[in-house]
Amino acid sequence: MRRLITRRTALLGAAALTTSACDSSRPREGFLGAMERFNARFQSALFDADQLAPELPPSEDTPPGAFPQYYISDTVPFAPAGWALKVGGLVQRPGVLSLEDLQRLPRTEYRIRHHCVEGWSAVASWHGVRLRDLAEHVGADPRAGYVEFRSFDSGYYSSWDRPSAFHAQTMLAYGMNGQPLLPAHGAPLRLYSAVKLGYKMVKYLTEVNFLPEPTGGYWEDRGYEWFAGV
Ligand SMILES: Nc1nc2c(c(=O)[nH]1)N[C@H]1C(S)=C(S)[C@@H](COP(=O)(O)O)O[C@H]1N2
Ligand SMILES: [Mo]
Repeated sequence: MRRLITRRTALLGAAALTTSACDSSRPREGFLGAMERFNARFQSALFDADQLAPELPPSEDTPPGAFPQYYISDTVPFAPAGWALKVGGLVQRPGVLSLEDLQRLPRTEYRIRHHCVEGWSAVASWHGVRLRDLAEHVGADPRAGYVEFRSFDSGYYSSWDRPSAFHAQTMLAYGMNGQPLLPAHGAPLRLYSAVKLGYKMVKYLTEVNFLPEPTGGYWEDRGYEWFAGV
């Protein structure tokens, strides 16, 4: 089974169906088509929450300046004055956290390859706070099976399944290559993860919402697959 139905063939079917069936003006409940739902369940079933991606040595680093930079806005998005991260949904302690608040939580750092759906990959070291540690800090409810991430980059957003979001190598990154995150790479705060394709890693974060249902995403609403595991 695993060898015959490759992820790619499952994805092709899903893409064909969602591009025609996906109308982003419809209510959110409709964002997952039947094939896409099948595909998401199939990939979730294969997903191993305890498997860690290999960390790379510094010699693998993409040369400075050569790491691609993506944002849908026409110019580099800059954080609004007084930026803080809003955390809400099914949590015991909803609220806003400043960058300093986030930096007081346990810090993690790793160097893992980034994979963009367009075919390029790049390597950097990232540091920040594990999303699971933030979840614990705000008291995320076990019924929150999904996590939604929103940004100040022209409404760019995405939503994740809980096992991927709570993976040990999924973080809210505030730094790259030992330095504070640059605006081009999502300052002041972005998602980084070993288990998802690039477009799931929302940059320029404004909100994290723990939800009982999945929502969509900027590219997901345009027919890209929702699970998008690496
Ligand atoms: N807010 C926001 N986040 C985003 C994007 C974007 O356009 N806006 N692009 C995504 C895509 S397609 C990729 S590959 C990565 C790229 O991250 P980088 O710009 O640090 O290379 O960011 C992801 N997160
Ligand atoms: Mo990407």
